[in-house]
Amino acid sequence: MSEAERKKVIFSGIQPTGVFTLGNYVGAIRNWGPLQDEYDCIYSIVDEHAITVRRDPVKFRQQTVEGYALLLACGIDPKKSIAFIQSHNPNHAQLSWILGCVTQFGELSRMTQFKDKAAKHADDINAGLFTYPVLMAADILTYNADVVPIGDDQRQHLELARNIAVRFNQRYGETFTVPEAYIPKVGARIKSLQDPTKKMSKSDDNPNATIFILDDKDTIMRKFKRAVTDSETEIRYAEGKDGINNLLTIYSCATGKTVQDAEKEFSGFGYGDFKAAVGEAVADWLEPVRTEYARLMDDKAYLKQCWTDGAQRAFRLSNKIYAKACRKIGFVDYR
Ligand code: ATP
Ligand code: LTN
Repeated sequence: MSEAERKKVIFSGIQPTGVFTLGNYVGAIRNWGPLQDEYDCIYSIVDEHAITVRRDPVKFRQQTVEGYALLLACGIDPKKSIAFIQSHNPNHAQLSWILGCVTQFGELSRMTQFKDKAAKHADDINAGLFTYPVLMAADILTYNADVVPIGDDQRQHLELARNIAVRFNQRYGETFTVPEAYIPKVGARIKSLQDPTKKMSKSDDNPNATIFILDDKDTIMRKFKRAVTDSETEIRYAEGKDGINNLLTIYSCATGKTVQDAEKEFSGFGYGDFKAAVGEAVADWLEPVRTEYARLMDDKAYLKQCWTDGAQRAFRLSNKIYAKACRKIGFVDYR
């Protein structure tokens, strides 16, 4: 197949650390489904990344199954894409070791996610937390992915993955594709509803800060009603109006309208009515995901069949590239 005929490859992953948030959905996953026709897509529940923070094994196993079901409920079709669980393909961790040997301690020390998580989990700053971005590079490079859809917070990790690929290629000869980030223009960093200077996160301690994509309508309405805004009255996108900016962004993503159109639509409205309209729009938007999730969780045999098939396809595909990296680096062949 010529280079022009080959579909470009997409890889992305999400950690099974709880129900996905509106931030995960807007910044990343809602884009994954529509990319399936144009690209060869590989999507993973990255359970190996998740153990960099200590977890209860029983809950973690359950969350991984739920995460996989959520992925499909968000529109990932396991026939069109490869949808699998990271730990089912050993090539990620294996390649990660090799890539770690072309990554500098100084580079990893500069990663802001490491600094944030190290501060948050000061009693468990383990080596996995430190080398987390190397495993992420391995996820991407072991499929020679061209494009990686992510939210804005992962920009630095993707930049590191690119540097690792370039360095490996320079040292050992052309092996890895240098991946590009795909970051949405609107919604790349959805903010917490309680502190709109911080990103909305799965692991926020304040339950009102985060919309989870399985929240029911009443919960969604209540959380938006309590969203922190400012002491003005005008609904417009402007510097210093982080809360309103965040709500306008969310409304725009949920309805497909531009932020400018949303400003016009709500001109003269009070914050209370605006928040209720955002809540309605988000609840309607997420409803099909909730319904599909419930259906899938009722059919565990189907889910298992999908992730088993996904693991086999992922393994086969990544083997070629992993074997090439081993050859280039000088490991003795045995196959
Ligand atoms: P945690 O809070 O457990 O660290 P997380 O919510 O950041 O997790 P991840 O699994 O690390 O979730 O991220 C999955 C994807 O969602 C990534 O591509 C990430 O960039 C994106 N993402 C996460 N939070 C947001 C957000 N607030 N706005 C936009 N995109 C986001
Ligand atoms: N580190 C990412 C999740 C992740 C990922 C990946 C994203 C792991 N491996 C590969 C894109 C490509 C996060 O925390 N959001």
